[in-house]
Amino acid sequence: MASVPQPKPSAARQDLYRRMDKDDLAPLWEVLHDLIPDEPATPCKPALWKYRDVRPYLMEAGKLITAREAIRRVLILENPGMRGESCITQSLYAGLQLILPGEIAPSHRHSQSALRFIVEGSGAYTAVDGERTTMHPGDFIITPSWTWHDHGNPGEEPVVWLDGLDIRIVQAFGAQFHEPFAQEVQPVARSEGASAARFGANLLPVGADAPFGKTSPIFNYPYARSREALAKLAKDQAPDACHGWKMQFINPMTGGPAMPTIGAFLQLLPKGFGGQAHRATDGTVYSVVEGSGAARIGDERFEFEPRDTFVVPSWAPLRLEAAAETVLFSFSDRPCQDALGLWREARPA
Ligand code: GTQ
Repeated sequence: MASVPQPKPSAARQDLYRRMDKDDLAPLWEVLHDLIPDEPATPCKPALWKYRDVRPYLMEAGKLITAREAIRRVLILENPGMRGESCITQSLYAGLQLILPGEIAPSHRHSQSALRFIVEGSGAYTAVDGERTTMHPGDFIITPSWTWHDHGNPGEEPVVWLDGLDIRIVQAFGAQFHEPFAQEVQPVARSEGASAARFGANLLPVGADAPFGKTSPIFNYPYARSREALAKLAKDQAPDACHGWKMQFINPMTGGPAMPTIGAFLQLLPKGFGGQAHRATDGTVYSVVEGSGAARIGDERFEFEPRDTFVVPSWAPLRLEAAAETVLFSFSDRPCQDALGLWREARPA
């Protein structure tokens, strides 16, 4: 963090500080520059987690603790600049969650919102307020705030997904609530695909209220459809110099972001892409879906392959390179910053 070196306070000032400290008072002028820095100052560091390295730990955890006992068997991706704080950016939590065949992760609800981006395996489900959806790699799935949710794996293979939660945002407001469901597994009230039919076909039931408040009523955005949209987009228009072809997951009832606190995106980079530098105030988490390449973040370079996760801190310049045609999923706190008029971006010279 950039801080201007301050001369040591005089004895008289130190004496004043000591006395007023007992009365819970502190001098602003000693901390003003750190409180109001000239530009974003974050302890968050750029980092990349290779799935190849993480997966063995996750599978070992799978032998040592059940999903039932753990409630959620997750390895938290801790930002190396903020160890012990359970966060990947200054505002967001991320983790890799494993559910093995035959397991269930018990039902609960909380005021924190979650997204799931499926990284490996198919056949597990997540249930949201009475409806189950089957997971496939690349699916973007939402657990809206205060909805009952449990996960299960009736399939044959381990299923792993990237969790993104707004834990720190809700914590900053002191607005956390959590409640376990009376049973381990909530009853199924609707057939699979009911939400997709009601809200995901460019139609809305006449007179329908938003079932999840400010969050999208669609809770699974299947990869096959998103991928096809990107492929079509790429046929007809030139890629953005920084982002390639980048789309945001939206709430069909508002046209705005799918979640009120977390923005989620999918982007395609053509083979050989060498992106221009870009920076923005939303620290962003990326999950690599297809292809290979590198993320140049500031003066560091991280090579990536499918299933790797990397994080770009707020205001750090990012340049994306693609050795093969590449698809990246990403998420950030951009909707919060947009709502508050804080979000900024720049394309450094
Ligand atoms: O699946 O409900 O990674 O409650 C952290 C907290 C996942 C979940 C996490 C959670 C969940």
